[in-house]
Amino acid sequence: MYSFEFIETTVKGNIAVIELNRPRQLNSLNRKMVCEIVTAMEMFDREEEVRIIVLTGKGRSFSAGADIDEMTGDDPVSLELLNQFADWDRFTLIKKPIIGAVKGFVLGGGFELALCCDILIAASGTEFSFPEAGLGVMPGAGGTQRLTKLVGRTKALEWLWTGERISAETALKHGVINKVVAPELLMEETLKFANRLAKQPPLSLRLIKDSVNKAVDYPLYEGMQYERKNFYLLFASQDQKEGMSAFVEKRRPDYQGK
Ligand code: CO8
Repeated sequence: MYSFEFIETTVKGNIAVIELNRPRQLNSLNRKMVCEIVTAMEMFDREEEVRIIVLTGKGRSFSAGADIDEMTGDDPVSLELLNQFADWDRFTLIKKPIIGAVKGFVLGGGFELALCCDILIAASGTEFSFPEAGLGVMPGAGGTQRLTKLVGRTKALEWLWTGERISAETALKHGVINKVVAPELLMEETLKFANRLAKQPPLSLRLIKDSVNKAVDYPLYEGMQYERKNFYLLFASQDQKEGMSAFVEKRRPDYQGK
């Protein structure tokens, strides 16, 4: 078992919750913290009991971005040698569903971290922004890529160039997030959604995520061939037999994730 300095983890039933735990710094992300977050995700990705991973932050904000104090002394050579973004690449390899529950400020690297989630639920009042241009830099952990794929070039450029604060409602309208809820209901609504997903057959969710991710990058024909292989693969699972037998026998399925 790992011991973490900047995050807290809990498991309740089939749901693992990872909480960013630097609330006095608005969960600004230092490098060790990013490494801890992705390490915890990998740990839960391999844990049989865990079906869904929830990512959230302690205190009033999800995350105010990269730890600016940590970045002030950086130069291109130290950044190249540090290779910190290798940790960010690991997020793309997580196979289980990741639900982000966000509130307060979701800025810069914090926004990039949120965009690593598969589903985003935001408290009303949440403000999203990429303020990097105002600091003389730009996003470096996937912000320009993931945001553009989500909202298209035109809106992405506007938001990235201006650094304007985007409300939860606007983020919802542009498909950046899935749902806006009252702040006091953020965790309750997130866990309700997580529990609903946890009842679905895990292998189906896993291969749907894999196929949808391919849709973002592959041409349609190649994506369809890829989808087909995953479709065939599910017919090797016990859960496919269970799901279809339960339908025929008019009972609730009991999925084992195998
Ligand atoms: N880095 C370091 N410390 C921070 C950060 C940050 N990003 N954000 C807030 N803090 C600290 C503040 O310094 C303050 O500390 P202290 O109490 O010791 O002075 C504490 O958190 C609380 O913050 P404020 O007092 O400023 O709270 P306010 O409510 O007045 O303001 C704001 C909140 C508007 C969020 C304000 O703190 C702010 O503008 N923060 C900086 C936001 C920002 O520019 N983020 C982008 C950073 S650049 C980036 O993310 C690049 C990503 C590159 C790749 C990802 C690598 C991880």
